[in-house]
Amino acid sequence: MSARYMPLEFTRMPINAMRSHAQAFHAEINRRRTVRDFSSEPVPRDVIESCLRAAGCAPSGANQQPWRFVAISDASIKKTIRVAAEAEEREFYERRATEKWRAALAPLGTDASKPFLETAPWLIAIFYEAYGVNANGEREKRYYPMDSVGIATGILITALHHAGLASLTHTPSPMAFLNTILARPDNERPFVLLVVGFPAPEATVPAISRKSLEEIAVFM
Ligand code: IYR
Repeated sequence: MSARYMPLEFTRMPINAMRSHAQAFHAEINRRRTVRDFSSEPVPRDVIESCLRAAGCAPSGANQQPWRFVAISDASIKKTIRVAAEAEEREFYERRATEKWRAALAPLGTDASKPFLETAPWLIAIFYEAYGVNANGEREKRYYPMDSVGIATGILITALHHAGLASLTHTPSPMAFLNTILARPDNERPFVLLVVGFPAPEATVPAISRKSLEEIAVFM
């Protein structure tokens, strides 16, 4: 199949508008914090759908769009996920984590208890396709699937924040229980479990700071 092209829709902004858009976006995304205290207040499904459509606009290797989002609001599925995640997390905190890893997590104050998996109105389990399966049931190579899904996840987190929602990137490890509970096929591998909702009114976050531009970027 040879490439087909169409005109690009692109709006050129005056430089000063670019500047103010860039600054305003930074100010807005700088208010994003990973939240662990969620309110049980419901979030309309259509808001989640719009954010998922935004995530689906991410670039991907060979445009294979190797992501799959499973959005869960069902209380009994959330409970099943909580039970399985907490079992893995107890293993992690009590045995698997190295001393160094425990020390690195200490400023975050996290532990094996994950009540937010039931409290938050939505869990979004994000999978990447390790390989595709075509109509004949044959395996198809995927290019940069984890990287692509990582980019889509970043857009999703940004879209949720932009829509006035809080999220938590939760990575119980290993996460294979998500395939079992959510009945996903073997070619789909769990990438991250996003917890989504409103922060609890009394929510607090770790007092940590962002690296400066000088620490994260080099110009030459
Ligand atoms: N998955 C565990 C541990 C954990 C690991 C990292 I790296 C974090 O940034 C935070 C937590 C948990 O969710 O508690």
